[in-house]
Amino acid sequence: MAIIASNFKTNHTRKSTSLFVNEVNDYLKKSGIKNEVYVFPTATSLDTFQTVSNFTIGVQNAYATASGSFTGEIGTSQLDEFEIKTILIGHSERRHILGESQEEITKKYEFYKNLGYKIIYCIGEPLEVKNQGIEKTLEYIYEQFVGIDINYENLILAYEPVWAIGTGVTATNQDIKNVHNAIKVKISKPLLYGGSVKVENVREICQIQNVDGALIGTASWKVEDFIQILENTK
Ligand code: G2H
Repeated sequence: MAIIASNFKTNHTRKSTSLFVNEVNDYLKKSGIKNEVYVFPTATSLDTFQTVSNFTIGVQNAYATASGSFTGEIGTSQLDEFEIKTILIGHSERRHILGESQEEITKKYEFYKNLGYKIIYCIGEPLEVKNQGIEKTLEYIYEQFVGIDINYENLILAYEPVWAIGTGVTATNQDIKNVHNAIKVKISKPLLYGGSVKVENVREICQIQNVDGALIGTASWKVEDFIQILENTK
């Protein structure tokens, strides 16, 4: 049984989100597959579908607050309206494009942990670090755990090498194995792989030792592809 998550990033409208979610809902009801499934739409579309069963809707981001003066952000007062209890934290696009520091990420993690949220916590190294070898790669990744309570019961990890995200370049099975094996020795939490996972390679990736599932962006945005991904990993 794999954990499969779709991250919409800044894609889909309210209408297409509603169609996507309802179709996945219908598929999961009929197919009876046992995968643990998550969908992370944009925050503007969280009210566009009925209550879902057999899978979980989460948010891609929120601020470490209930409410307040944080222009452009949302907090738990807003998330509570949609009964959201699942959040992505530390995604590389937030770290590297939106400039979130490890300190901010740690604060966010602590805040949502204290509220009992399921957290998918993302880690991963940029290309210049990967090119320095596995020791440096692990060193870099372990830095991303500083201040993070790795014993938190509602924690899922996602290893997403920055150089493989949205680039079409998937890490090799050996790259994935090296990092996943090393992390699992230290942290016994579900560990997903993310970074250019596709319909064609998802089964093989999920069969690698110590890979518990996949966090998928680009290749999951067409609902028929996402359903095929679920079929390929059931
Ligand atoms: C990694 C992944 C989903 P993609 O960010 O989080 O995106 O599959 O497009 O590389």
